[in-house]
Order: sequence, then structure tokens, then C-alpha cells
Amino acid sequence: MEPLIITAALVGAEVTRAEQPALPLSPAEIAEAAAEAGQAGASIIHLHVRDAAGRSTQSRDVYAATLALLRQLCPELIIQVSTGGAVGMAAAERLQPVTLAPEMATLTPGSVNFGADVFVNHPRDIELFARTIAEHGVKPELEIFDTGMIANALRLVKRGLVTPPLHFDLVMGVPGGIPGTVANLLHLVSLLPPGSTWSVAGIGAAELPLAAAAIILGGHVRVGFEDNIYYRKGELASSNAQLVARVARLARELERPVATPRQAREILTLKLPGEAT
Ligand code: KMH
Ligand code: ZN
Repeated sequence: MEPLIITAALVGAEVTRAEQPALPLSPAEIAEAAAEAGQAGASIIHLHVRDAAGRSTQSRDVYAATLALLRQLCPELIIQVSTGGAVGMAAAERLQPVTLAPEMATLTPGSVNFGADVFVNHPRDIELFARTIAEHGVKPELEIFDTGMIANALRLVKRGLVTPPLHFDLVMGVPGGIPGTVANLLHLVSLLPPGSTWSVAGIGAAELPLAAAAIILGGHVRVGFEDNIYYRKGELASSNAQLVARVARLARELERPVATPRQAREILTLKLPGEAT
């Protein structure tokens, strides 16, 4: 089996310090948490940022400041910016970090109920996001919150808006989206076109069992405070790196090597360091 890519979703848009005291918020805290996650085995950082008051923002300036620190502290890691931002943000606001030409950016091909809110992705905006991501030479990660979004993604491919090989992140267990069960994971994976790569982001209590399933099935894994703040029931995780380290340990026990950032770039067909543009 190919090496396991671990993505660390360090902060997200919704979690607060009151809920998770170790949540990194400032650019410096995020960069430090990313470096620790990298040491523990992560090769991709799924990046959201916060303003000085800790509120979710898609500000180009805050992303630029954070990217600069990340490039200093852990230049080897793949940075994947969020275009999801927080529920209720406008498309133009959400797209800002893509203009910084990161290696990867998320692309959600559909709308989904999101707890008490709705994560809206109008077809017109999905097209705009796909075009902007392609124009900036960025690799999209297709965020799949429910079954129909895979069909929507394949329609984007047919229209030439997204180019294979596709990489999917199966976000499972959001209240309003597909429940985070292994049976549902097998179903989603069965719908992916040949040649695709995928990771799973299990929300809350679904994080650990789905990570274990993905390791066995040949997929990849996303963990971190964006998705789950607990190490086990009733016990908060002490850091994002603690969650990453457990997945790396599980993988090694199951004889699945953990990908280095270079191997992750090869698997995802990203440009390798030093490769001509
Ligand atoms: N915060 C969610 C509403 C992404 O990063 O692209 C959307 C999200 C997805 O987190
Ligand atoms: Zn996100």
C-alpha cells in the first residue's frame, strides 16, 4: 500500500478556546502547531485562520502572514488553504487565500446542513471557485459532506472545471451530512473514479474509527481540532500533534508507512521541490 498521508486540520472555523484550550489561533500559534503536527507525521496542513479576536476570517493578509511563518518554521509541509471559511461568508471573501497560490485549496461541490446552520455552495459559486483554483495552478481537494457531492464533482470534471487525478476528502459525521460509519465510508469510496486518491475526516467520535478504516482501506487520514477536540470520550486532546501521533502509531502497527511530505506530493501529483514550474 502507498504511504499514508496525514492531514492536520489545526483550527477550523467553528471551535473556540473555551471548548479546546490548546486551540492555536494566532499566526504564530498556528505555525507552531503545524510544525509539531509535521514532527508527529502530518504532511498536509489544512489551514483556516482567525483574526486578532479569535474569529474566523478569510483575510488575505492574515493568510499571507501565517503562510510566511509556516514557510519559515516548516517549509517542507504542504499547505492547503480553506475556501470553505465559515458558514455565511460570501464567495469573494472565501476565495481570498487562493490568490496567494498555495499548493492546495479546498473545493466543496454542494451545499449541506451544518448543525444548526447551512453551508451554502451555490452552483454558480462552485464554478467560480473551481475556475479560480485552476487559474492559480492550485490542486483542489474536493470536500465531500454527502453522497450527491461526488456526482457534482464528476460533473465539474465533465465540464473541464476540475482536472483528474482527483483528490477527495470525505468529511463524515457533520450533523446534516453523511453519518460517519464504516458502511457509509465503503459506499462513498465505491463511487470515486479510478485513479482518485481520498482521505477521510471523521467528525467527533467518528474520527478514530474512520481513521483506522482508512489506513486499512488504502485511503488517507485527516485529524485535528477542526474535526474533533477529544483524545477519547470525556478527555480533551492536549494538542493537534497528539491526534496526529496516534494515527501515525496506528499506521505503523498496521504496517502502513507514514508519508513524508515529498511522498505525499508524489501521491497527489503535486510539483516536487526544485521541479521547474
Ligand atoms: N467551516 C465549514 C463551514 C473547508 O475548509 O473547505 C467549511 C469548511 C470546509 O471548513
Ligand atoms: Zn476546513
